[in-house]
Amino acid sequence: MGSRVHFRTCSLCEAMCGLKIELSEGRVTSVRGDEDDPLSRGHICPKAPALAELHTDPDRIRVPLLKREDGTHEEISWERALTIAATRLHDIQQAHGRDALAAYIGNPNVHNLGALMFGPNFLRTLRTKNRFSATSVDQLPHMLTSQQMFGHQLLLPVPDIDRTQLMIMVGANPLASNGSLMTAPGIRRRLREIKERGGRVVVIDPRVTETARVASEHLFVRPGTDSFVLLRMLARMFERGAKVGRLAEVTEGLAQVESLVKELASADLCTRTGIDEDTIVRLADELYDVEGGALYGRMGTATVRFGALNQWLINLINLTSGNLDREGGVMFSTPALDGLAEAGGLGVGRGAFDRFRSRVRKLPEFGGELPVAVLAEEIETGGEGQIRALVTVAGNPVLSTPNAERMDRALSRLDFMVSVDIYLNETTRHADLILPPVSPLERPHYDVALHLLAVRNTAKFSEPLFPAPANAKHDWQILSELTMRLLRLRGSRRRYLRAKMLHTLGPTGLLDLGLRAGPYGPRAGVFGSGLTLKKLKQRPHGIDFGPLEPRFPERLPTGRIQAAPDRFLEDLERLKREPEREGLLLIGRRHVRSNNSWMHNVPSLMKGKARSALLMHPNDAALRGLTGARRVIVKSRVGEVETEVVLSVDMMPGVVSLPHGFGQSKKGTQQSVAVARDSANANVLTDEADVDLLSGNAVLNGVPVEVLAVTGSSTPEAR
Ligand SMILES: Nc1nc2c(c(=O)[nH]1)N[C@H]1C(S)=C(S)[C@@H](COP(=O)(O)OP(=O)(O)OC[C@H]3O[C@@H](n4cnc5c(=O)[nH]c(N)nc54)[C@H](O)[C@@H]3O)O[C@H]1N2
Ligand SMILES: Nc1nc2c(c(=O)[nH]1)N[C@H]1C(S)=C(S)[C@@H](COP(=O)(O)OP(=O)(O)OC[C@H]3O[C@@H](n4cnc5c(=O)[nH]c(N)nc54)[C@H](O)[C@@H]3O)O[C@H]1N2
Ligand code: SF4
Ligand SMILES: [Mo]
Repeated sequence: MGSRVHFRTCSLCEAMCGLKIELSEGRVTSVRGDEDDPLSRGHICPKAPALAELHTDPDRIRVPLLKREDGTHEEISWERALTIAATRLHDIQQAHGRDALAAYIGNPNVHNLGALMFGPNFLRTLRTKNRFSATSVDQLPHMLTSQQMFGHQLLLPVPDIDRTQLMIMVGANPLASNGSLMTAPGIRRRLREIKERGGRVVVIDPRVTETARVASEHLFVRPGTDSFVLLRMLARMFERGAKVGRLAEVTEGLAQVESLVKELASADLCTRTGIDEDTIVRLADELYDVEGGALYGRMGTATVRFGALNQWLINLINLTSGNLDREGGVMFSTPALDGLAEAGGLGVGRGAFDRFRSRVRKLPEFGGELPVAVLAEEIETGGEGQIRALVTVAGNPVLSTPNAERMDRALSRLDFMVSVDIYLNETTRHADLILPPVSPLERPHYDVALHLLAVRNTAKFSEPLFPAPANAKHDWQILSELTMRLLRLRGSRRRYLRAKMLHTLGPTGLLDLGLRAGPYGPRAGVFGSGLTLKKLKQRPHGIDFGPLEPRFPERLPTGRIQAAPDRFLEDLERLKREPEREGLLLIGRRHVRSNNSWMHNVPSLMKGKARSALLMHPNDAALRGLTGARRVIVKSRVGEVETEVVLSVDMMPGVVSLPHGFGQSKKGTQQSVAVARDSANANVLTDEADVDLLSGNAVLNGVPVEVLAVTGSSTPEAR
């Protein structure tokens, strides 16, 4: 076998780092950054080597598992597993109606070429209104806002970080997360370069984060109150005179926004944010006056009660300060496979809103999905349309969605559950059947979704590093084979033949078609004789198509920007009525060695001191007599956990922080490393009843909690 070098893109987070992997005798001996990758230029984080550990993890499932009556598992053949899955799903829909079946699609799908290519058709085939995904505990507000303002759910503005002179980050911690809805590997260097060229980086966050430490300025904000900061900033743009420039011709509704915003923004509302009005106005002026500035909001602005309004206000501030679709401002990418295209795209469409509502709580659909905050109640509430069966694909709702204990109980009540997943974890332990795909290193890779969000136009294809073992299946094969079986059972011959044709093409066949149809393809005439998969394969470090360029108005599907979507204007009324929240508010936290809930079984990432403690300001601790405490109880409306506490002046007084993704010590899982380092599940505290009512997105930040001393008799978090 000897030694060899393999180049690929890391598929663990949104940063798309280029990796140089060295192998000897068929084993990975080193994972380093690929200096020749045009986007990441050598950057990696500590998670990259974990790809090799995931590959060899003895706990990773490699054979389909069927749950026996007594809860133990039996290894079964793929043929049997797929037959059972398709038959049960089909029968339940026959007996109880289409909506008796639900699906939950988790985050790792975004990083999986095959799952992205075959997921949409699989979901369409299920024909259920009960579709859920991690979108509604994450970026749903961004997608809804883009759909309403720009006419496409995936037309998301990306900060032009490499040319901006002012980057204002609200509720984002890219030094830990490596950037989100902004693929910008090596964020530390990129932020440093802003300062080196005389620009400024401002962070607005209730915690002095890793990112705040490298910023020019950090401002504490009371969780959930950013809307008032943003309102005041937008009002300021109108006071100065909106600089919409060439976009004025295509922008509708701005005058209406102007009068409403001026009426609403007030110094009084600013006081509850923790940032004084003068500072907000100064920031707005800076953004207005700078040659290329970008206002960027992420998790901390999305997973709150006014998540969608926040994204709308952010877009409007960028627009009115002259920074939308401008060099150094926020821009729109031109990816080689254009996810927005009708043909050769992602097949998800422009997105639609509120075509139907959830059965119990009547929350709106977006893009064919309902908010996951209603999943548990839809399983528990009897009547027509009650969910009786669930398919999860790379998702862990028991740890990742609000009111985790209720979700856990709800999943145990299902008649049938099947999980496409690589671990027997908190969620999949409820599954009657687990269908395990190959490891990430056994897949070909191309970032269909993330190139859309990248700060530079590049393209890169990675071959599988290892061949898939005989008798193993890719995610796409599992989804595609289930699709075909369901269609056969249903007797849909035409759709079955179409699914079979897609199956024959496979993800790389579809990728090739997408690249050919794309903006650098043979017909476009901008890249030699045109980009094809074959040509992309000849460039293992990737191809650089250059920096982002202004794309409006051509890129707008309707040719228009809607500045005043009705539903957003109406939601301002809700904001007006929003009471001030007293007491302690809980926020989340990410660490560079974590990745949501599922990488805690990688030994190298779990080394070192625990990173899962509750952070609390010393004054808040003193007020509650907790100064010397090592462990505390955190209580919310829906649950309580016991956790270690660390006092820290990095916290804004009145705010505590707990990372999500822990809670591995449930009975019946198989994650030996994770269980040994387990800690409290933050989502036992988050409240499924509290959502952003406009979008339906979960509120994961700004959750009212109490923190109490652990008394002798108290029991640790329910296991
Ligand atoms: N290492 C690591 N990287 C990851 C992940 C991971 O789990 N670990 N997850 C990946 C995923 S799926 C995503 S979506 C991205 C997320 O990427 P980011 O959005 O950058 O992630 P967070 O670290 O959650 O940053 C949110 C910030 O908002 C702050 N915040 C909380 N509430 C508020 C508020 O009300 N207002 C304001 N202004 N700020 C607030 C928090 O203190 C935190 O610093 O990260 C991705 N990358
Ligand atoms: N309190 C709080 N909760 C949060 C957040 C927060 O900031 N605070 N962040 C939210 C965000 S941004 C997100 S995106 C969600 C994530 O929520 P989810 O997507 O539900 O959860 P993950 O933790 O990403 O779990 C991924 C699952 O996929 C499996 N998996 C990993 N790789 C593969 C693969 O290649 N194929 C298959 N089939 N399975 C695979 C893992 O074993 C695991 O079961 O969590 C959300 N929850
Ligand atoms: S930053 Fe993200 S993409 Fe880059 S090496 Fe780390 S996990 Fe992989
Ligand atoms: Mo996410």
